Amino acid sequence: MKIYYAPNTRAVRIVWLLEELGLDYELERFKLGDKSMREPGYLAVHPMGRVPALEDGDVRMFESGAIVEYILARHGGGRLIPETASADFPEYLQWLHYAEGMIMPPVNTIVVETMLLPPERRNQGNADRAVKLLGRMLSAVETRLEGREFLAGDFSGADIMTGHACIVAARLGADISDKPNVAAYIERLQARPALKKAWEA
Ligand SMILES: N[C@@H](CCC(=O)N[C@@H](CS)C(=O)NCC(=O)O)C(=O)O
Repeated sequence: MKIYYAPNTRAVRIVWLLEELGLDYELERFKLGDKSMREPGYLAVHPMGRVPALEDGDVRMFESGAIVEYILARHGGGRLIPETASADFPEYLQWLHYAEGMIMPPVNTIVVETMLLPPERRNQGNADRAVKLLGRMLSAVETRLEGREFLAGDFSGADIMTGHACIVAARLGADISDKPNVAAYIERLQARPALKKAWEA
């Protein structure tokens, strides 16, 4: 399997998953902002020129959540995913998709309004609203984690997706001082050797 990767991006999710599963992979490395990410060769792999993307034989995919689902279905051997008939399974699907559906949109706004736009085009109102919204999105995770170590039974692909989104949100300054479950969850995830390897990949 080949992963198109850049440090400190959502591509970490895929390397984290592959490390948890002990699967072999090779990395095609970029740095965010590399011009080569917008060249026709790479646009044929990812139409937006983003990471992560995956090549597995004839299969080419982009979208981190879909890649996580694909790897678990084809190569996971039943690991890191609850039994379909279990009560954890619908929770697993919900929390796997919560990352890109609910947490990352305000994260994206914060990145755009505080880092990517030149100072004269930044809008503090947009940034403030996104921070507030992000707090609400993380509150749902806080509630879900009450009395639980992970989002859907044992550690699963849902924790890779939404756990990574929580870590990124906290790094960007989301206030989790009133969210002890999220704070402990982030520490629990960061202690996993597979995630440590993925950050260093
Ligand atoms: N929803 C996509 C988002 C992909 C995405 O936006 N990736 C960012 C890095 S985290 C990227 O490649 N940005 C580079 C750019 O916009 O030039 C996914 O989950 O894979």
